[in-house]
Amino acid sequence: MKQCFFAVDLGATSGRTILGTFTPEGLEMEDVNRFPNHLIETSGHFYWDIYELYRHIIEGLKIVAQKKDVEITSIGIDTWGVDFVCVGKDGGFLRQPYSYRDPHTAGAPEAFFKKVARKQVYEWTGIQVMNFNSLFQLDTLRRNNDSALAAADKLLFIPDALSYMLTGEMVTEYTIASTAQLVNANTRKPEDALLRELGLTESNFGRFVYPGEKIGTLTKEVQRMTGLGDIPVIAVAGHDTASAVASVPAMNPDFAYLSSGTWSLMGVETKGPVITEETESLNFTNEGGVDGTIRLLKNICGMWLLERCRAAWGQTSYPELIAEANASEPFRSLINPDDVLFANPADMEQAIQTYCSDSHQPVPQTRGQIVRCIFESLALRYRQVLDNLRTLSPHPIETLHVIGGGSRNELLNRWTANAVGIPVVAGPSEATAIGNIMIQALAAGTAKDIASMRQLINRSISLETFYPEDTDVWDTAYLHFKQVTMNH
Ligand code: LFR
Repeated sequence: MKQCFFAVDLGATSGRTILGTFTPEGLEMEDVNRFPNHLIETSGHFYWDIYELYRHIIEGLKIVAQKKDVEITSIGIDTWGVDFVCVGKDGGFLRQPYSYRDPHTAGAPEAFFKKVARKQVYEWTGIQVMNFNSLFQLDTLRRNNDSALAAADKLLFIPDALSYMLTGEMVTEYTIASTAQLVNANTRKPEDALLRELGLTESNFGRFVYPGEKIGTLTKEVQRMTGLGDIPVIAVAGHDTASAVASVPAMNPDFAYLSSGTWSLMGVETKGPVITEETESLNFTNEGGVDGTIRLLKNICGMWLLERCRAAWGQTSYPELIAEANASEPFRSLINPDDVLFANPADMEQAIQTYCSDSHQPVPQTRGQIVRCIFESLALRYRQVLDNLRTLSPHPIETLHVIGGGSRNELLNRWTANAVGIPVVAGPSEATAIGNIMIQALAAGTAKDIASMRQLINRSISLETFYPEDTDVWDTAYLHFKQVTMNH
């Protein structure tokens, strides 16, 4: 009988469940099911379908229950951050959760800072100011007299809401609460003063837990539906980025990471929060990581740009799009991937074209030109953020580890190495699921510590290193990028 960990890993555009097992050779992983995740637009708002996500998890569990040679040791769930479900006194969900792409939080930080100064909020939380942080979502809902929030007894972040559906137990996991901007970065506990401003107290949340703690076991209902027994559900690093960073296969501690998916999260791992005037003005975040670490990082709009274009192009394959980009003219037009224009436009291709024409650059017309513009702009933005990170990081940065689905994109890896001027190590592409499994293995006592697991991943997963080339061409392009993005 194979002892496996069942990882649920949900991103903003797709989700998957994965079985992981440790063998003497390393970590073996097997996909159970993959499914899309959709933004649902109705009556002027954007939502997620939490029930549909739950249904896919149940399907995954059923598939595993059919496998005669597999025994699940535990289950762990990680998802994207900041979104949450309002739960009524009777334990029922009050509404589908809003998506962080909903425009209702435009201007929300500024409104909140009238009550609590921006500096104070940053001093407590160390979290970068982004409109969609749960802190600002909650304040927006309060200001709009949202009926679900008014009736809510508890608030559950997405991974915690799904764990609740599986176990009936309500928890608030530390990493997901941290990216929500509700945790004090120093005490690593919810910041009561912020909760108070939102008309909330700790009693409006589930039991506060750290990665590795047990949440509960599958309910009788889930056991009946899936055919499984009373398997434990473990709080992993519920925030997907925290799970991904846990699995960086670094042997040299002087590294930075780029967790590449819908978002590109670039940062370093630190022992404690780095909350200074510089980190505040450059808007770097101090999110809670595993094992007491902090993820000092910045959000960069990532594959979202391409995912949106691709959806409109009829899901053309990535290799095809990458080949078209490679065959296009270099540095024809550049964009700032983080411009608000790209947050959630009705037509991404059009938004990119508008940006280029407004900034007096050639307007990309072909698919290849659009994709080239996205990849080159991302590589140059990575350079910009890495340059900033070097000034903030407590340690030097000698290697950039690109992890997550985006690390499969060889062309972007090559261009990233050229742009940042240090070696880029690509992989693992399933970093998030691996991090999820690592925490479960620690909880089960199968693994000793994070460091030894990172070594094991380094040994058992094939990684590719890209060395910088053509750096003078990229240095010139970077100056051009800075000019274009500064004036626009
Ligand atoms: C990545 C991620 C980022 C978070 C963004 C929105 O999937 O979790 O870390 O800032 O999604 O939640």
